[in-house]
Order: sequence, then structure tokens, then C-alpha cells
Amino acid sequence: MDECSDERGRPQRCMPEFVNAAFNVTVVATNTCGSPPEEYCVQTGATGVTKSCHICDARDPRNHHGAAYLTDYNNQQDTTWWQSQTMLAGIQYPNSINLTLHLGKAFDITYVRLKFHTSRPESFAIYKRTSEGSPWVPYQYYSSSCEKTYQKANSGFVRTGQDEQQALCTDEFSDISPLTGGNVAFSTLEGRPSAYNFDHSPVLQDWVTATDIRVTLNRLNTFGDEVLNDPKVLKSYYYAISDFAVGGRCKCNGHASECMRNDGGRLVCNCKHNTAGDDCQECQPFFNDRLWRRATADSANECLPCECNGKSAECHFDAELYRATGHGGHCRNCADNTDGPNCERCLDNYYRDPDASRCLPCLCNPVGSVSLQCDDRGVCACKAGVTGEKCDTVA
Ligand SMILES: [Ca+2]
Repeated sequence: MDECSDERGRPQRCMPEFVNAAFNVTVVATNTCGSPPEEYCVQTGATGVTKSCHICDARDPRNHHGAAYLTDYNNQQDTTWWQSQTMLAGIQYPNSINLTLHLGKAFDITYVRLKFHTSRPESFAIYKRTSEGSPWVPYQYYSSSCEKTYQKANSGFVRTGQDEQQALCTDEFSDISPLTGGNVAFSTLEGRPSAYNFDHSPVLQDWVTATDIRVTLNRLNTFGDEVLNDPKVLKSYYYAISDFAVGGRCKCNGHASECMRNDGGRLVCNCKHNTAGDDCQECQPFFNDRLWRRATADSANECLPCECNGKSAECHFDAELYRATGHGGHCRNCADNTDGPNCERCLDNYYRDPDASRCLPCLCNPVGSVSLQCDDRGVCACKAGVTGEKCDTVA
């Protein structure tokens, strides 16, 4: 059974399953350790203690830390992680690193979660895009220096009446401890007043939409000992992330229960409810009797067919007609000499063929007739002294 209609076949809201949209999707990192091989040391937090150091080597399968490790299966027993170069190679503010995830299609994002293999950064930000080529929009800032680094007040929520599409900045997850395994999870709707009325909040519906997610790592946490410029110390500061997860659903506006690859290999919704488009964001041709809308919990808001009495397969939505009649479908190119928004009448100077649904020309003689319009039997009204069905005979 298709979840897009109920047991009686009536349309109802449906949506693809909740997934980790990042799983096995390759992240593009602007910096990764190991080309050429380089040494890094594990941060212990204590100064003067001999640090345990290792090699990052991009060509060695056992010692590489490529971006694919951000979104592979997250096995707690055998952690794999992406890692940047170290502070010795200049990895520190104001230099930054971008981790970019292309989802290939719009998703409704519920959360973005990062699991750090080292300390969480002192400052980093999450951005999103709503289409390929559109500008990056800040989603959330994490910083122990919100004002200084991002010119944002430290705040956990949006007040009622404020812009609900603004990114917040919090210092809650920017401590240097824990030195490994710290999580940061950004919930897209948390702290936003209209989340309780999401079905009727276009602002938040747009806010949770993303085709791409970017994490920008701006500043490493340190103990302050990097000022000594000891190479061993500098090699112990770098970014490392073991898991980058994005919880959400393929965005289909409530009109599909699954997304699939199309012929071109792109991910698209399998649209129902007479909708069309990658995200079921429009009505199918000929289903323009009312404007497209998202499905809600109460109504599927399916697209409805135009009524053209079988005389046309083309129509457009006519707002004025909709206001006047409750049906906005305006038929185009009506066949068989019919006319009207629903091809419901004959063209001017035509009459309905009594044996068929088509219309025939009146052919009233322009000289002998009062009007070129005949009656519904095809009879013309003649001037004085003229007779004949078409008024073409002098009496
Ligand atoms: Ca991993």
C-alpha cells in the first residue's frame, strides 16, 4: 500500500523515511593531513609529558585520515576519522577549513551532528545552501568568543517576533575538554517559537531546507602553550572529526513517500497527488484547478485536474476564475470549435452539433442576416425580405 493515500484511496500526506543523509556521501575537505606524510602528536593536556606521536600518510591505508572517514559507518570499537594538518603547518585562525557535504537534492534537515576525535574547536560554524549556486546561509555558530569571532551575541533561542531564520551563537560546546569524543549536535528547530506550528510556518519550512551543508572550522582550542613555538606542541593541535551526520528526510513537500534515482542518476522524489518536480514542488500539467500547496497533517492538498470536457489537455491556473467559481483551471486550445474556461461552449458564430459534442459554423450570410450568430439549431435571423436558414435567399 502506498502511504500517500489512505485505505479508502483518499490522498493523505506522506514523506520519505528519516535517514542520515550524509551516510557514505563524500565530504569535500579543503585541508587533510598526509600529503606528504607528516607527524602529529596526541594532546594529553599536560605540559612537559612526552607525547605519543604518529604519522598521517594519505597513501597508507592504515594511516590515512581522509574525508571519506567523516561519513563512513560509525563503529565505536574501531573509530575512523578525518584529520587536518597541524598548527605547525599553519592550521589556526585566521586560516579556516571547510568541510562541504553535497546532498544532491533538497532535504528537510532535523539535525547536524559532529563527533570530534580531538577537542572541539574554539570556534566553528555550520552553513547551508538551499540550491546549487545559491549563497551560503549561516545555520549555527559555536564559539567561546561569539562576539569577537562572529559578531553575534551568545544566545540559545530566538524570541517570539524576531527573525526565525537567524543563526544563533552559543559557547556551550566550545570548551577544550573533553580532549576526545566530544559531540556537537545542532537541531534546526530548537529554540525557534514557530516550531510548534511548523505546518503553517513557511519561514521555518524554508529554514530546515538544505541541499548542501558546510562546516567551517575557524579556531582551534589550545592550552595557550603554542606561543612557545615548540614543534611538538604545535603538532598536537589539529582538527579531527570521526563522524559527520545529517538527520533528515528527502524533501518532497508531503507528496511522496520515497526518493529515487532518475534516469540521469539524480535523486528525486517519486511524486504522488498529481504533483511534479524534483521536490514535488509544482502541479503536473493539466492539474491546475487550484494552486500547488504543501501537504499538511490535515489535508493532502493534492493537485486537481482541470475540467475541459474532453476538448483540451492543456490548462493554466486563473486566479480570477478561481475567486469567482472555486475552480481555477482555465483550458487552452479547446478543440472542435469549442471555447470558454472549460471548453463548455461554442466559439462565437458557431452552434452545437446536436448529434455530437462538437460545434459547427453558423455560416449566416453577412448581407442577409441580422447577426452572424445563429440559434442553437443553426438557424440565422434574417433581415426583412430575406429567407432561408442562412438568410441567403431573397423572398
Ligand atoms: Ca568515521
